[in-house]
Amino acid sequence: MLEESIQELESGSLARIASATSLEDLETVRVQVLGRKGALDQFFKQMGKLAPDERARAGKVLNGAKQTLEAALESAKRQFAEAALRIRLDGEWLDPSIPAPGPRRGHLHPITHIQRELEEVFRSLGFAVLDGPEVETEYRNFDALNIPADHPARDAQDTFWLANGDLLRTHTSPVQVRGMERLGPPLRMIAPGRVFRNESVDASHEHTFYQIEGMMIDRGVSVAHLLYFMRIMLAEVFRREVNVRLRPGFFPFVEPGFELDIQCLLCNGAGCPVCKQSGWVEQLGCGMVHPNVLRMSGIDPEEWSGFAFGLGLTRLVMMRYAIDDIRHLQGGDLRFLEQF
Ligand code: FA5
Repeated sequence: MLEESIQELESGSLARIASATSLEDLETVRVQVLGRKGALDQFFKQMGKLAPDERARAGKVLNGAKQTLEAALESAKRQFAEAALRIRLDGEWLDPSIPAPGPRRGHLHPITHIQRELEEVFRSLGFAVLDGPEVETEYRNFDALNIPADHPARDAQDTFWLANGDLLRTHTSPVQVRGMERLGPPLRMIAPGRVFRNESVDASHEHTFYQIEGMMIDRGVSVAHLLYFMRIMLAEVFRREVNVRLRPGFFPFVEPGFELDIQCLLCNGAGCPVCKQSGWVEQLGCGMVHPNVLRMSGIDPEEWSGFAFGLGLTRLVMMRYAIDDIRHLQGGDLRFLEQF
């Protein structure tokens, strides 16, 4: 019987739709049942052979089956689409309340770290932290420091000259001059900063490096004061007591002038490759401010005396972290710098 066959097809197809596991399964059912030349189409074709009243009944059943199956396919398709959407949304899940990752955080350069530590120590000892320009006058870089144009000490600090006669400062010492001119005695100042020399670069020399300068002028200042402050500074940098010694050293702007050495921190004075077996490592230049320097900046050497010192911040960082090549520090290589 046609009607029974139709109902069988309908229930069989509904079962296939219910058990379909993908959109492709559904499409197969659609093509086989509802498509042109599909199972229902075959029934429609058979209708022509039926008697009119039978045809009307069978037609009703056939149309009913067609609608039911179309609706069932439609709803099954929707369910698959919704499930697919749910999976996609779960994958693309977004919580706008989570804080954004933000830019990558940098950190301070080891030279900046030591500079700030030293600024902190000296500030606590009553020193002002002064800044000076990197482009200096010849007068403040050399003449006012007792280094006239024909003085051989100029050769040791060859630098880059500007067309107008100014220069890139070769040391932070011109800030002493600025301090004396601007603030006068009594004076306690330090001046960290960048300096330049016309040098060929090697493991321990850069053409651009950092120094820190210090100066104290008061009544009755002596070498004992100088040593006291140097010990405090070096203990801070190396985080332990260090033994120091003074050797004569020549700088035209101090008299007497010294090279200050520290006892080698690696071998404690026994002798090792770092201190070249001497037990001591040269650390900084210092001395009592030369009367000519005081006088040139308008300070009476009969009334005032003072000490000054200057050390290489870059070399200090190398000592503290046992870095064997200065080029690591200023090469801008993040793989190196990120270790600090
Ligand atoms: C001076 O520059 C004096 N102005 C220091 C001074 C100040 C002495 C006050 C007395 C009183 P010197 O040329 O030695 O001195 O340099 C000081 C330090 O700078 C050195 O000990 C060293 O640590 C560092 N330095 C010098 N040249 C270079 C360079 N090419 N690269 C890296 N560090 C350097």
